[in-house]
Amino acid sequence: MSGTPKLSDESLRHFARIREDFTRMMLGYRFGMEQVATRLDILREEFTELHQDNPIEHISSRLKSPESIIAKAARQGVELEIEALRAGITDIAGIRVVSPFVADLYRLVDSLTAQPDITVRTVKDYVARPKPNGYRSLHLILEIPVFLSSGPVQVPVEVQFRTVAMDFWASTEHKIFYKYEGDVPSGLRRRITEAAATAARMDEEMADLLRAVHGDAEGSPVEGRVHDRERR
Ligand code: 0O2
Repeated sequence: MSGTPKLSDESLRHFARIREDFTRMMLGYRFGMEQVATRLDILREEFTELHQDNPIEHISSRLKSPESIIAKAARQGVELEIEALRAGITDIAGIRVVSPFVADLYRLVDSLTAQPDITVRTVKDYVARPKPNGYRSLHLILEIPVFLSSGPVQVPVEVQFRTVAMDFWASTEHKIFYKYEGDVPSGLRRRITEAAATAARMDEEMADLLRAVHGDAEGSPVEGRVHDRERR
């Protein structure tokens, strides 16, 4: 009877090293994500306590599972090496911030990216320029230093900023997309895009109401300002 083939000591050591590197990488992402979430919590508390104005409805965060990281690396042709994954897969750590008003998104981004140890890697402003299906959100890839016993690492964290209306639309669209495994019938696709326009009108109407009550509170697109910081 043939048993399980034995791995050489060298192979075992190799796998142990890969496992340890991967665990260290994932810990870095978790700590980076937690630090950014804490910074956002602090901003929320400060705005709420000092200005009686809470710019955040809720924050959620998630770490990509090893299976999804491997699947995405395979799709994007990224090598299964720690440095290649770090450079090529930028949404291993993800945070979603849901705010009442569009102006809150830009205010939060300004306050967060003004922090001296946070670097802005990319900005995708789908609020100013929605995707063709109507998707709107403000995506930033930030880098924050995490200090492990082995030394500091710059950890990328993807942060998606959305209003409640954008979030409602995106989660419904996501459910429909998965139900049809991406092959959504054209009639439904058209209605999804129309619903996105309705959500955008809702955001405008709410901002208008706010202005009527408090005077001008609208934010302006963030890209120019963030890019200025990036170049520093
Ligand atoms: P999950 O599980 O939400 O993380 P990339 O991230 O580089 O592979 P892309 O399209 O260049 O791909 O990045 P982008 O545009 O910044 O979008 C990444 C994330 O935004 C997606 O993550 C979604 O969370 C969200 N998103 C983008 N477009 C849409 C959309 O049309 N509908 C909805 N509902 N969400 C969207 P993932 O990777 O899909 O997965």
